[in-house]
Amino acid sequence: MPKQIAVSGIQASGNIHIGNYIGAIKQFIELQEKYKLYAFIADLHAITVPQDPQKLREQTISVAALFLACGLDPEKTTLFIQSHIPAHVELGWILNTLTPIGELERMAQFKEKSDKQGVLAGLLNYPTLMAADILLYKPDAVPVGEDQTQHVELARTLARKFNTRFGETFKEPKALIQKEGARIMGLDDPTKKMSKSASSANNYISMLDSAEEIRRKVKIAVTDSGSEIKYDPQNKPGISNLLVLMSQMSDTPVKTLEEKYANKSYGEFKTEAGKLLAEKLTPIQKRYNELIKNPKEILEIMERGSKDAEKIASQTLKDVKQKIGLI
Ligand code: AQP
Repeated sequence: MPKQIAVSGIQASGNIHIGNYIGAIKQFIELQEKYKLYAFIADLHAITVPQDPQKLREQTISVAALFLACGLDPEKTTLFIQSHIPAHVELGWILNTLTPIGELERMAQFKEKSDKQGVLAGLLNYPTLMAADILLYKPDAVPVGEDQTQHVELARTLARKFNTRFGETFKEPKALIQKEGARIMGLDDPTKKMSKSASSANNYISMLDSAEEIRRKVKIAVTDSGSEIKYDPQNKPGISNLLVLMSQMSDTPVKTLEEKYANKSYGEFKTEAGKLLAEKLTPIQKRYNELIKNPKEILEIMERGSKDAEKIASQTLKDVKQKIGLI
């Protein structure tokens, strides 16, 4: 039986954080064994907010190096850069013509980001491009963090709409969301998700933060009133977030960690948490530092993946164009 297909991307917008890793990349590593996985760097999504061109190039290669350093294997997974495959934009445009503006304006991410920096058309249309990213590969599953659920739902709606109007073409994929770790919270505000666009770098642990920086950020992370080390996201969002981070990075159940730190103070617990997170990221960073010395090789890997992805994407697009009446 052919393998099921999964597809997902990460924006090339810098500062890939431990939330992106736990919510998405870690899932990719597991899925690449069972699924035919397409994992891409979403550079076209990154430019929905202003980017410095030189930095964007560097960030794209940096995310690619991180993919490899985290364990994505180009022999198993098709790794590519979104903008290398024009079919993404073409299908994105076609899907725009099926999407009422109201649906895009209702998206939580759009509302949040348009508040921050004024409304750009690209930001509004982000979800239709994301629907194209997904639907081109006819996947069964889309591994994402919880914040992307609404966008995957739109992709499903558009697939259904297209199929009803033009005949069976797309699959309706399901979002694969981790039971735990699907929404890592900000260290400086554990009531909101960890985010690379946060105003303070103390909000997130970047995958490339030094061990010292990680320990410092965890030490100053906002905690809660009381003194018990207990998983209780309602009343203890800060401590619960640190427990989830430790649990996810050490593959240890939260319950076990609660027992281990039952008699420790917040201070002791945070010192241990910072130490563990730094230790777990060190080997990834070592591999990253080796890989990034050779950006040309990284780009070549991505270009090989693009060739592979292009075959499927252009086939789907050809079918779509024919069905909607483009000559
Ligand atoms: N805090 C998070 N916890 C768990 N998963 C998360 N993801 C993002 N934040 C968290 C997941 O990471 C994948 C890649 O995300 P993206 O590059 O598309 O960026 P994003 O979802 O817009 O969130 P970021 O990284 O924090 O960026 P900004 O600040 O720009 O919003 C996705 O699967 C996402 O769900």
